[in-house]
Amino acid sequence: MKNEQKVDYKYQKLENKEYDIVKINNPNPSQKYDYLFRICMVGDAAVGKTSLLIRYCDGTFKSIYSNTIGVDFRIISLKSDDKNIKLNVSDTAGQERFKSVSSKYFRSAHGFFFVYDVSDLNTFKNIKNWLSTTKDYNDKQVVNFLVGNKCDKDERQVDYDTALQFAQENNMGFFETSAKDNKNVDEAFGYITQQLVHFYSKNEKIYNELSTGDMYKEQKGEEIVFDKKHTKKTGCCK
Ligand code: G3D
Ligand code: MG
Repeated sequence: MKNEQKVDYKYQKLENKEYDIVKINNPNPSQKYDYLFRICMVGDAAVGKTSLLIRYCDGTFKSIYSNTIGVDFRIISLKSDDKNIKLNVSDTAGQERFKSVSSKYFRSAHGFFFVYDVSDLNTFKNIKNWLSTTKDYNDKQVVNFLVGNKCDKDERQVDYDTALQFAQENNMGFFETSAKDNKNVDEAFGYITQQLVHFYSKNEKIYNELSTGDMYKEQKGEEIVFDKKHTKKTGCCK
């Protein structure tokens, strides 16, 4: 039976976090922006990376998505006080065989969402590997966020406090989310954006290196290298 009290308590904890980011639903395409942040969503296959992104951008949840092949993008416009922000979110494939593709995006990322499934311990254990993989490609200090998805599920293998401790030890923000029940999804994206603004407004050199340096050029210059037949084209969030 579902432990409603536990679920409420969990969400309560997260609601205490504050952020002041507003998503712009119909942005003016010619609107100038102050920051363009690239975020990569990483984690094992089937933890819900695509579902989280689609929930955030489109407000929907489907029970079946074909496995993400390679990388999809979404562009999201946000506002924080007087700052206009664009988030370019790469939804990477969890499969090992696509790591060579994903690594190009890792190089110029300003932040990472490390996603695991709270009902699957292995996906949580693998976050360590995802952390070291992304660090191999991007040795800059960037904004890392841990996301425990599927917290709607009754079967749980990773408890909140264990994940929180791991996040604190690794200097990461942390949220539990449910793409299915639309819990903490806006909050997770809003909160990482706030962290990005906060961090890069104090670390402009790193922002500029990631945004204009060789790593960025390399990313722009090299299109996705895997078999294009399998590439899903996605629109952007406007
Ligand atoms: P991925 O992009 O990380 O590979 P997907 O993961 O977004 O494709 O999701 C994998 C499966 O998990 C999908 O189910 C999806 O419906 C389910 N899922 C995603 N988010 C949640 C969630 O918050 N709660 C629950 N209960 N399930 C979720 P299928 O059945 O297509 O494998
Ligand atoms: Mg996917």
